[in-house]
Amino acid sequence: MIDDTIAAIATPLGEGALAIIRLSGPDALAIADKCFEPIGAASSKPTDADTHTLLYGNIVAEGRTVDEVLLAVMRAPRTFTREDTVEITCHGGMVASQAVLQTVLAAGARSALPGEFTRRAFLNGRIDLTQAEAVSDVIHARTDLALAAANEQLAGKLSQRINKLRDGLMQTLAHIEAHIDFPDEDIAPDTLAQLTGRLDAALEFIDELLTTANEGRILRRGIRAAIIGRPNAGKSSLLNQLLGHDRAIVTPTAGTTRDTIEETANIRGIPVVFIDTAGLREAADGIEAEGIRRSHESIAHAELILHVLDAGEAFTAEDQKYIEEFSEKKHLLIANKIDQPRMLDVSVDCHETCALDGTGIEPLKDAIRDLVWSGAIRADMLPAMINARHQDALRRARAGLTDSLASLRDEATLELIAMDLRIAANAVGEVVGKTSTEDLLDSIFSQFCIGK
Ligand SMILES: Nc1nc2c(ncn2[C@@H]2O[C@H](COP(=O)(O)OP(=O)(O)OP(=O)(O)O)[C@@H](O)[C@H]2O)c(=O)[nH]1
Ligand SMILES: [Mg+2]
Repeated sequence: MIDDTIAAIATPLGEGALAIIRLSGPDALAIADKCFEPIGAASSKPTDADTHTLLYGNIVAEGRTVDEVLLAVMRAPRTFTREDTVEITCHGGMVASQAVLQTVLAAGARSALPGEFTRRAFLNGRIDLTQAEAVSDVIHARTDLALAAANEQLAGKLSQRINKLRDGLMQTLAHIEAHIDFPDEDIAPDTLAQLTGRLDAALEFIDELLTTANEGRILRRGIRAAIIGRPNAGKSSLLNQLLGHDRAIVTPTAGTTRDTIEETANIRGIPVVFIDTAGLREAADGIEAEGIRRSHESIAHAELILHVLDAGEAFTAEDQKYIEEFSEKKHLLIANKIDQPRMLDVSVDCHETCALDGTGIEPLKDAIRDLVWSGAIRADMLPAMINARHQDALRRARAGLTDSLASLRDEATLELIAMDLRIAANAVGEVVGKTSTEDLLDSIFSQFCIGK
């Protein structure tokens, strides 16, 4: 079905010591033969080499040496794509790697599309769809916790759970369909109870998986936290403390921060994008007004609000207005400048900090984690942090299963029970790619980088 050979630079563009050009497909070795001149007695032409060996030599184009390289030969099927694969390690930087890529393209390879290597790994049965998605999660992981979860998924832990669920549904379906084929035989009451019990258990399992969606989304996408408050409250100082380095400019002048500043930090394993904003007030000039407009915009998109109050100043009507404005979002009130004589007279609970010396920052990090994380990060939950696509499929599976169960309890016709159960089983199958369409694959793999 796949008959062409693809090539791409697999390492990030830019300056580095080394770069890797990857080739995959039936002609990978023959194409490499055309571009590669072995050096030394131990080296050879790629087609003459044993699988999983490393060759030393030059990439040549029209008699000219392009670069000195190491070339890895990996024959199907023991490769990532399950196709013949060649990986050429050349010098890094834009020019050398591009020149090597151009040489293999001229020799007959085609430029790979985003995610095409991983797509081939999926199409050739090397990995299923959740594992393909995990490849992307591994690459994009921003914290060790996110990486750990992605690696579990890559190892097939989510797939195992999904497959077990689907197998169970298929068995029950087969059972029910067998009775459709023999209409004279009624289902015995105890068998009926057994079927109901199995579907109930499946429903419970789906619900359990669905509860991991929130954590899964947070680990993959991170969470956006806007730091807001009146000018000079210490928002930028607090941002710097949370990041652990001086990112934003801090001055005693109110209205220092004019543009919104975004930076990601690892808060107890959760990637949090902190957004420092211009202090909310009536703007003194046009630049500040634009800054404040942007503040409002990023606050609107933030999932979490860190509202900074100045402990050395009295609580104002303006502060109250912000509390009310953001009451429907997850938010934390922070009383900053606790080293100052206390003037803040507020009845609600505040996290106390001093952004000058970092007092209260660690407890604040705990509070942020507790607020975004619905439960404790249980180690046994890591393997099954579902993503938005899985969530959508599982919700449809849940609906099908609920309908099927209702029909079963109402003693509706077996055809009706089976139909909804089939919908549920198919939706579960979608998660791992047992049932998938070209469109679905396009939408998943187009989000990958080229070379993956
Ligand atoms: N004493 C004391 N001063 C602080 C504390 N946090 C910040 N400051 C000082 O307060 C002033 C304002 O701090 P910033 O972090 O720039 O405040 P901001 O809220 O970002 O201000 P704008 O960007 O103008 O809205 C600076 O002089 C800081 O050094 C604190 O905990 N205690
Ligand atoms: Mg500021």
